[in-house]
Amino acid sequence: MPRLVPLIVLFVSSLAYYYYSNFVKPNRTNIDPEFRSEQIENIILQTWIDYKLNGWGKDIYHPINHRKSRNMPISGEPLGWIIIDALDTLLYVHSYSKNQTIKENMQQEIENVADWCINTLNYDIDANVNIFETTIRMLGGLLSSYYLTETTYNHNNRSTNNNSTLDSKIFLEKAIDLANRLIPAFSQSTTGIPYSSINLHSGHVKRNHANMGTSSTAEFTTLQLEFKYLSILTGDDKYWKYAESVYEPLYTNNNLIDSYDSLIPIYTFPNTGKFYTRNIRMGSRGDSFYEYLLKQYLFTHETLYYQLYRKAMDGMKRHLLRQSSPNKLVYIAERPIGLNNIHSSKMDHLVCFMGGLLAMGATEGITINKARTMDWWNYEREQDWLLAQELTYTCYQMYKQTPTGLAPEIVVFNDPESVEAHRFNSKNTNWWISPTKDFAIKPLDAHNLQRPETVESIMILYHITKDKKYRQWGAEILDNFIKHSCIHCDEPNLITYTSLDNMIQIPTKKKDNLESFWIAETLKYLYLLFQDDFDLTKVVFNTEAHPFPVINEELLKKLNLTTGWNI
Ligand code: DMJ
Repeated sequence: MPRLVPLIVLFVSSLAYYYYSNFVKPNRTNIDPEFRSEQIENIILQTWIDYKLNGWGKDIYHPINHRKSRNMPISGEPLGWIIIDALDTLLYVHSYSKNQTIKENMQQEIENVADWCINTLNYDIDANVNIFETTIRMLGGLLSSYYLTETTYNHNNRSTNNNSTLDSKIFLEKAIDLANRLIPAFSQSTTGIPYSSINLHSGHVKRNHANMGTSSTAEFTTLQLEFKYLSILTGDDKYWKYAESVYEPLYTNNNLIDSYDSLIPIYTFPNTGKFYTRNIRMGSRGDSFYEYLLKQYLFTHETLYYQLYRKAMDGMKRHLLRQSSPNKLVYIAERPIGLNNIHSSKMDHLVCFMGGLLAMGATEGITINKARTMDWWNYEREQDWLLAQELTYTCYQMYKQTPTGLAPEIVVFNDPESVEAHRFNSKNTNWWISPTKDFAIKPLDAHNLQRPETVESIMILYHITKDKKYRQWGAEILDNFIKHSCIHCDEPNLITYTSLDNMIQIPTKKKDNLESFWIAETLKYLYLLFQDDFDLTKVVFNTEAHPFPVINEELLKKLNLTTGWNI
């Protein structure tokens, strides 16, 4: 037996080394900010130019089979889905790029978009559009483009004696027109909670065709930043008031704080404000409710929203926070049949925004070292900060452990107390099990839409810590997108990118779809990860990564814009 001891020690230490070098220690990837910035600028340009040449104006674009591309309302004109969603990313590249040729190319593209807005973009479309998606992508994109054109693009061009300035008012005018077509939705239900769609021409609302006509709870609670910013820009308080009107019935009619511990079921009846189903999750249809509570506080400093966010995060820690087996990866579970019933260990990639959100809630965008010296730093913020790091690590592992280094749409964590537990031990499961056995992927969840949430959190944690490990993680993910989601990869003039049907098998099965958030969010967050002087205290990103400036409280007072309800 004593002779076996060195062998056992050797075996255990090689296992530990294998585990450490594969799943804990990052690869040695180039994280030089100049190299990475220029590389991402080129990917943005490649994706954009391919879309411009082969799909211009189409809201749904298939980069492989161009012929099937189409507009969002099937019968109508383009909404500008991809163009408007991408515009502020082009503006950021124009402002940060150190490469003169890229800067000039971007200027040309930005001028083309502005001309397209003036001459073609028309929201008088006789078709139904989803109110949430149209608000976060189109209204959000127009407002942030207005902001960046006013404060950065025109300013930078003037200071370098470049006469090309844009008339930024075009973006604001389009935003006002679009918002005026969306707001009838708030007055067509008894509570002020909108139905899911509206006809942009007639103003008639349309209820969701499924789930008893209910609206997704996260959808009508993710309109407030955009409409509030519009009130601030126009001085017209109607946008602010309509958007805010959804909260009182939601909180009061459901006794949300006491009966649900501030955690929302994912569907709500617009006419009563009451929840439908008991399904509670931080993934799809639940996610950005929590995001906009905090972001309203960061944007306008309305303290009620920090209090509501605080309660929701405390509820999340009590009911949803779990750890995987065997390596204790912290994750956020779902409660499909209410808070007091068994949890599901399924977690959408969408939930990965939570690391960044908790970090922003803890430090409000300043570095962690500075935040810890502030008089408002407290135990809850310290706990939020620790959790932010744990969750971001878990999301990174969702990439790191897969064959492609890209994450799936949904994972299921190995949690012996969850409803899915038995599948991890079953011999004939068709689930893909991760090398450390901490999570699995079901065959139907193995797609990758090039989503932004993990790199969003990584970017935020980098700027709060300046810890290069986060740049390392982001660079690895970027390299894997380049490797596995490119089309015409060896032809520099044709190269572009697509989302994937399957991220487990190599070569990856391509989905032939360009999600507008690839340029609007994923590439933007990766780009900002490598900008040394990016300041998280100056802007608040809407849920589609469109930046709005943090608003001065004096301005709000002057405009008489205040929180119009209380709990
Ligand atoms: C984006 O459209 C928004 O971030 C939205 O809130 C949900 N997620 C997608 C991208 O994954």
